[in-house]
Amino acid sequence: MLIVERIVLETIRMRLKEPFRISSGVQDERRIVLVRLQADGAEGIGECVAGESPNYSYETIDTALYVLQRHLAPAVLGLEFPTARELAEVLKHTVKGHPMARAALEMAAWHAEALVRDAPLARLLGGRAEQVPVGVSIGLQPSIDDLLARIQDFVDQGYARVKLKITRGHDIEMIRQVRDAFPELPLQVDANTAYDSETDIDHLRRLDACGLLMIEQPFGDDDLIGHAKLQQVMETPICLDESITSVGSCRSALRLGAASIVNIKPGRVGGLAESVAIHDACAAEGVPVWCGGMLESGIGRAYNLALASLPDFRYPGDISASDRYWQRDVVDPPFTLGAGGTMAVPGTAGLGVHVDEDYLDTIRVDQVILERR
Ligand code: OSB
Ligand code: MG
Repeated sequence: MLIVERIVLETIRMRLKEPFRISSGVQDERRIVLVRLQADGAEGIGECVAGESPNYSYETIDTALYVLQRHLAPAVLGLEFPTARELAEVLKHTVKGHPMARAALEMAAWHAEALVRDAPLARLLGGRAEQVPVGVSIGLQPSIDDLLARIQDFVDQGYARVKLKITRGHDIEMIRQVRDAFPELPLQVDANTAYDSETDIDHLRRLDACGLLMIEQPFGDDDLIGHAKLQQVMETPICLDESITSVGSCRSALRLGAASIVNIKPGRVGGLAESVAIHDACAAEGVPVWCGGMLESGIGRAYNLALASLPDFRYPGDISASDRYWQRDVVDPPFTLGAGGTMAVPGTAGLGVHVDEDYLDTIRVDQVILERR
């Protein structure tokens, strides 16, 4: 049994090396809430992936901090939990929604549990792979020339799969030109809900000619039927991101034929326990999954890598090297790209990374300490 003794909510600020633009907005800096959870002498640390504005999902870093401080931390301070799975259940029954807030705390509990058991987190989750294939996600660029140059740069760095953001007016023609310039490159696109299934199905069908690995989330979060209609008339696999918020919504999507591939992000689904459940549900249906990203620091990245070591992760993850995002990462050594566009899954006990506390001291802007009474 582990007892939650103390929770610390720390806010850090990190500037991205370059702004990241998707169909619904742009991010150039992240304010990240790190959640430290102390239990039985071990300290786990989780990262909240919520953004500055509610354009990807309704959560923001401010709503997450509020829900953590006011509702989630009080619910688990002093709690005895046999494993992080039970703690995840408590969080789920305490707060509806707010998955990114829940995930940050839940992941810290997995980390603490892994330390107490002296096991690598990946093993605790059921992962076996020692390296996983990864790719790079490239935001919308000012011009096609900028985009082609960006892609070339990442290919030169060793990335073996590229994901491009698309939106209305920056789609078919743009992807055609990329395909002409990079005929063999494993390529996929992500629309972040930019399109409307009532009007845009014939337009999107033209992407079938571009040889894409998949098209991610063309329509709204709740438009499962629209995605199913699109999949019926397209060869290119449809992948869902924003629509998959739980194992329940995942099962519904699969049953409707709305997704041929599923993107799993622990933050979006409320944590690792739910991520593993979604993985298992997809594996049972023969549907491959892959691990998405939310521009994490090295802390969040370590969790994503541990998750991506499970067997049904059959497409490269949006898990790039530290230097794709940051001048300096919060883990030392930083994550680097391995041979063939892969990344090593941390293999030592716990999260398997060394958090650079001296650096954190210089980028921390706020801290809230919560103790059991
Ligand atoms: O839709 O996958 C997305 C980043 C922020 C919000 C949404 C998304 C993304 C990415 C970045 O594509 C992936 C990464 O972390 O490299
Ligand atoms: Mg996406």
